[in-house]
Amino acid sequence: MRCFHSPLHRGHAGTHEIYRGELVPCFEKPERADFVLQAFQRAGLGEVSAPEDHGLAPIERIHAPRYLAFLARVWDAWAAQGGTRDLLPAVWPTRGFRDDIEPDNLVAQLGLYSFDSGSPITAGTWTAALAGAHCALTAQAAVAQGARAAFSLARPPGHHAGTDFYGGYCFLNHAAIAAQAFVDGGAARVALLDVDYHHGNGTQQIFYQRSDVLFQSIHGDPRTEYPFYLGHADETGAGTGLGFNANYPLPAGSDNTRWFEALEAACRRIVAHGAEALVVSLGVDTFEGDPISRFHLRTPEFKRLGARLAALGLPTVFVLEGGYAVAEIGDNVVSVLAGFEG
Ligand code: Q9C
Ligand code: ZN
Repeated sequence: MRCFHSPLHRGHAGTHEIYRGELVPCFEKPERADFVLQAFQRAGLGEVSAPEDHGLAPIERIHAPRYLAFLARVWDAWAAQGGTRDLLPAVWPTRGFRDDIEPDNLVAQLGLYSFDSGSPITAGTWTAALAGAHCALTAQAAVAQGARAAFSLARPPGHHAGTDFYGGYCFLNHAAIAAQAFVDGGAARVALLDVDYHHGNGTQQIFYQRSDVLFQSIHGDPRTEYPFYLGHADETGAGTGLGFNANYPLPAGSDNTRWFEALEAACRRIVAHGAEALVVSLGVDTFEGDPISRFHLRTPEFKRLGARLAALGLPTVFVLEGGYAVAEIGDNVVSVLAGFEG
């Protein structure tokens, strides 16, 4: 399978995030992509290519113009004020506040467009996220043109980012952008499966009222796990999207049997949906050794996941999401892809 990757990811390099009231080093760091790239090449899984520039139009199909404009300019605006440190929000609007007026204050803008203080914006964040979107779009184009599958190897990840907000280390929702590209290319039904440890709240928000893109997520129960405020089983879609959103929250610490039961249920729904294409939000923070997650998948389970997805027989785009056991992330991702290739 072909892999699309850009070194521009390296420009997104936060130094710290706020965790339990403390500044701690970022978990989402450039080395993650380096390890995945090394493992992909070592396994001889396929050619690695630079993404093509698909322009802003396919990204604007998912994200609001004012949010994209904010991401594109915020670092330069900060630098013009003499700012040098990573940008982290410190104030947020909640129920009853205005969200239709963008404040002039930069930190207030950060709060308007974010939902946590763990996702620093740095000098190269926009460029990195944009390159990631183009990796996903180029992978989608390869599959739309007949490839069985393709892999978008990019960071920062994307599945927590919604129409007009970032968080959870995510800024542009690459998987959603790829799914939309399938629709815009003529697919009537697309399935988007999120196997990252954390609920794909951004992707759910984007497609919640739509029946063309079936969104499903298997994740740690939001009662105890990030992102906390979304991802429950009773969220099944709204309006014409009713019945086209499915969440499989599992208690933190759940065993692999339980995880694969959820995967099986999700696969059955993908078949019932009559999906013409599959986009996989591939987070491997379900790994037993992940520092911020509590599931127990290991190499045999990652292979089994890949093989199960292959059995769906669908044109498939894999988009890298989370996974913070840096030394093992490459082997874990490659296990899924190798399992898929059979
Ligand atoms: N500092 C993804 O996997 N912070 N995002 C959790 C640990 C947020 C994870 C607490 C985790 C976001 C794409
Ligand atoms: Zn995650």
